[in-house]
Amino acid sequence: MQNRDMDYLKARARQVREGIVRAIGVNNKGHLGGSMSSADLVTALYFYKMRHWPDDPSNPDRDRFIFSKGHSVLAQYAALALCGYFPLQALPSTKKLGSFLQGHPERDRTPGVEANTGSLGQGLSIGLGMALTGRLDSRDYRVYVILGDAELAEGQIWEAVTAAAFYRVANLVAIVDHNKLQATGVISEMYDVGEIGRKFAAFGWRVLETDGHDLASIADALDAADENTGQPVMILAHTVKGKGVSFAENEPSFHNGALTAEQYEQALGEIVSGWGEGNEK
Ligand SMILES: Cc1ncc(C[n+]2csc(CCOP(=O)(O)OP(=O)(O)O)c2C)c(N)n1
Ligand SMILES: [Mg+2]
Repeated sequence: MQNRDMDYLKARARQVREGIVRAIGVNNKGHLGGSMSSADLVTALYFYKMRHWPDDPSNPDRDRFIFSKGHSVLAQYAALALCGYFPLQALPSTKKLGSFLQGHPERDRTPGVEANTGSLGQGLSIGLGMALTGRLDSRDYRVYVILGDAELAEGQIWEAVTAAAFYRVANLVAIVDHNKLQATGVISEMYDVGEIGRKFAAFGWRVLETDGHDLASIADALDAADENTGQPVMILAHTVKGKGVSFAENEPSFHNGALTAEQYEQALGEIVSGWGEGNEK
């Protein structure tokens, strides 16, 4: 969509955050931390970088987005709703029995979702397959995959990393949401793959770095990723888990925590998004 107006993008990011809180609701467990952590990355993809058509979600030339850390899909649901893939009013049905919005992404259920994820470690392999398909089909779409930093402990990730470099898959962009936390605590105290940027570089990837909450810096990194050097690209995005809701920031209990009625109201009060204003539909 290529709208670089930062006031516009910041407003969209606030709406994505409000959508996440509304999707979780009161007294329901929901993945607030990781969704908030990725909210600005997802906003920059859907409202700035990606070529996509909400009225034609399977257009073969669309850029693909895969949330490999599928538990954070609430950020994607909010962005999809704000773009007009489905009504905003559907967000509170998330995780309800029969809803087309479940706790992890399902491609046959939700318009705009490209892959079923949630079992960590698989999304980069799926994205690599899509990127190779684009090359075989002579289409110029790009594939963006958001990974969690703890997710990088999954061995399958590194199979995809080596294969993407070997096949010189330049239309594949991995974005690592580097919030330094996993589900129950601090990564460095639990299981740490080490220096993420240097490892991807050693495996043959081009590595970019950004503040994962600075929309201008994210947009710059996404633009820089367009350059074709014959390498896949990894953007290391420094983030804060729970970003935007003070009591959830850097707080492992909000990896998948429930909000009390007071916390729900406090979260919405801190985000102040002008909910629903300026939507495409
Ligand atoms: C294969 C697999 N193992 C374990 C889990 C349970 N799980 C869900 S989220 C999570 C932690 C993910 O941490 P990270 O990748 O850093 O994501 P974020 O911090 O952004 O939430 C775990 C272990 C899972 N979904 N899949
Ligand atoms: Mg993490």
